[in-house]
Amino acid sequence: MQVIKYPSKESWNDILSRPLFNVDELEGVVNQVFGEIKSDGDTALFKYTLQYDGVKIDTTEVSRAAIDASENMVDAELKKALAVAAKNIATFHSAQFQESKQIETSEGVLCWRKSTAIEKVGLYVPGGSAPLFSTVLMLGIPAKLAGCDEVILCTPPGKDGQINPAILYACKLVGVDRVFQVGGIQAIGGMAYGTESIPKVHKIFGPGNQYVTAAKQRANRIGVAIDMPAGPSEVMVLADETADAEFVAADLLSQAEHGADSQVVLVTWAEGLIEGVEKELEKQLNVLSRRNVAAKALENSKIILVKSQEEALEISNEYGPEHLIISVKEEGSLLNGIRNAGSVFLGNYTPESAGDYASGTNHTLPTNGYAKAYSGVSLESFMKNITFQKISEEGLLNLGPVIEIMAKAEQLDAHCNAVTVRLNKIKTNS
Ligand code: HSO
Ligand code: ZN
Repeated sequence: MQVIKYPSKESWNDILSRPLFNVDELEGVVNQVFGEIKSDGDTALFKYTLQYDGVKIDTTEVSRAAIDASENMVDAELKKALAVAAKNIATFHSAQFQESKQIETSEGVLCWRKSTAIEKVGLYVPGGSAPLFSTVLMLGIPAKLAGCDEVILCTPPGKDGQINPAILYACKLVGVDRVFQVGGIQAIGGMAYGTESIPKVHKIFGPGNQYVTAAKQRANRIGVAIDMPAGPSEVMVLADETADAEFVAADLLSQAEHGADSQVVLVTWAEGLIEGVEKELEKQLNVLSRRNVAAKALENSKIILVKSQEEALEISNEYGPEHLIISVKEEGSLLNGIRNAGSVFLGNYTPESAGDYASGTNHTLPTNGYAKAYSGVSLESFMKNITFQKISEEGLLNLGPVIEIMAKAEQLDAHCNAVTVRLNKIKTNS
């Protein structure tokens, strides 16, 4: 990792720039696949699954029997761990329900908001070298809690034509309604348009590579909502001299192993910590099974030495990391100053992996600086609010003149009239 000492504020932007993640150039491929899915439905899904995944399928849906059979293919220890994680995720997300309150904004004018679940949602879980069954829990549990009527999930078949049993078991555990063995652009296109076998959904969730991200953005342009634009994983660690170099290195590597384009940053005002972290990185990296991936990610990554804790916080807010780990003696003074971060991990004994798997918070988080304006996935992501209002005759007598004045000033006579006719009726009746 490159070490940068006491950078000037003017250089922060350059130092903190993310590896380029431009999906615009993939638009041509996405348009082609989407176009064929729109006209040919499942036939296009079969074609592209053969072309991109190298697997010949003649049905998209995974049978209930195959989902049930996964139960015997996952070892007991993993099943127990999944049960604990699922319980914590459910506990944390079910506390996010908000009670609907009726508000009388002025006499006789009642307004309220009611949350309703999105009817049909589509979850995407990538396949590949790291089968992210934890993502099934992070998306499936809030979707079911919210009360979505139809929760479907797409994931690509492996080279052997099979889906990782842990992914299928997680689907069974959280109660995903239907599972489809389709991945990449074709999965997103299938859920966006609907095909003979895959239902069209109203919102698509989940991580994926650049093709999936480009496809989600395309789906969004044709009227399907998406959770957020996803980019490569990232973590920033703020640490003082009380941080443990071994732990800091382990946390940096835990994000670096996600992908060569992941970015990990250590910001410290304790110069003495740096050497220890560098030594630990080298030692720990060498024994990782994904060391090639992690080593590549470290090439884009930085250790930044700053003058003070305050400056570190300022850098962090400027960067808006997906994950922010704070390893300092006394974190209290930092907490109020955090403005931009997806999820924050406090103290030496809170590894980021806890949030990735089992503490209860969601691991689908804004990357690429989107934490400045976006939140991670939550129960609310699977719901929307409808507003209601009811105005009594007295209420309209009070508020009507205000509406009439405003409507006239906007030169919208019909709007004004909708009030005037009612006020006239109330006056003649009384
Ligand atoms: N850290 C990832 C989520 C994940 N980690 C899944 C392990 N499995 C989100 O940035
Ligand atoms: Zn992770």
